[in-house]
Amino acid sequence: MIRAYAALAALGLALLTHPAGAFQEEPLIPLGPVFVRNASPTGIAVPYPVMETARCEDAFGLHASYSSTIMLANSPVGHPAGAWDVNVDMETAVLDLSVSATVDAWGVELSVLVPMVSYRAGFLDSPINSWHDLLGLEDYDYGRSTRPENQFLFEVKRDGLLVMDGVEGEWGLGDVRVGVKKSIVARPEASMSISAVVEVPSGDAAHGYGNGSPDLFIAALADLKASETLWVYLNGGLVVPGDLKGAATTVDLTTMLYAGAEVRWIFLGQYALAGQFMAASSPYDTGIDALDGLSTLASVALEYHPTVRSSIHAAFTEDPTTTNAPDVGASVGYAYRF
Ligand SMILES: [Ca+2]
Repeated sequence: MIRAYAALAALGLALLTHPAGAFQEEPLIPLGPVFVRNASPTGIAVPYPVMETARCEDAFGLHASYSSTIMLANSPVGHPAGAWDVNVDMETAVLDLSVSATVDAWGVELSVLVPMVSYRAGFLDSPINSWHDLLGLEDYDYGRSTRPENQFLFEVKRDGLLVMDGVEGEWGLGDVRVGVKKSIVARPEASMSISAVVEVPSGDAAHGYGNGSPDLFIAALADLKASETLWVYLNGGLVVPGDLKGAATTVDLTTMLYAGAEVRWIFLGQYALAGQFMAASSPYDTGIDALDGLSTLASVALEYHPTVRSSIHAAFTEDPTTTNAPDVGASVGYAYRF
């Protein structure tokens, strides 16, 4: 009996004094928040934020988003910031590649996000019309049912001058984001940090792949462990956009404020169910509610962790305020933490 107690005590001591490396994999599992971008074309052209974790990490991510947007609108007569003419009826595919690396000497994480964007005629009009018919939502289809199905339209003008026109079916580089994140709190149950991101004008603004000027994001980030199976992620910040250097005219964009929250429930050890809500004010002043209003993205996601370091997720996104966001979108993603 004494021998058994001695063995247990030795095991306990071994566990307590075991090198941290044997345990550091365990907390990797609740890896939020889900990567969801505003993939409306008028949301890709300008710098809409994406929720970020407060952890500084060495990671790789690949995310694919697909969404459908319709916006057929004009500025009210006499709008002081110009007469906008917005004709958008198309679908958007985006591939986002992200890489981050920690620099221990500086106590920071450096990151880069590279988007590839394709505007397409798409295939979703028929199922979306059927869905609206089924639910009796004909009044909420924003003119979708009056348009020919799956015909490409992406042209935005101000005062008759072209701001952007999309090119159907091609893939273009979007605006690349380069970020630095400084950790303030890094504990197993809570991480907090400050993030600064510069978006460089690598995308062709005339065709809606970017805004043609550098933009700056500043945000405060928090990851909080609410219980053994529940995590909460909070982001809040502002975006200072450069001008939108359009095809034939340059547009002033105003500073955007944003906030995002995700609640994530971990179940069966390797799965997570996440609900995310993101709201951002608009950088546009067009007099058109659908462009100037608060952009909101509500997403639900299911994530699976094949290993403690890797995750695969699928997410579905709706726009509760129906302003400056895709009507409906879906995304899948893979991430690996080194
Ligand atoms: Ca930009």
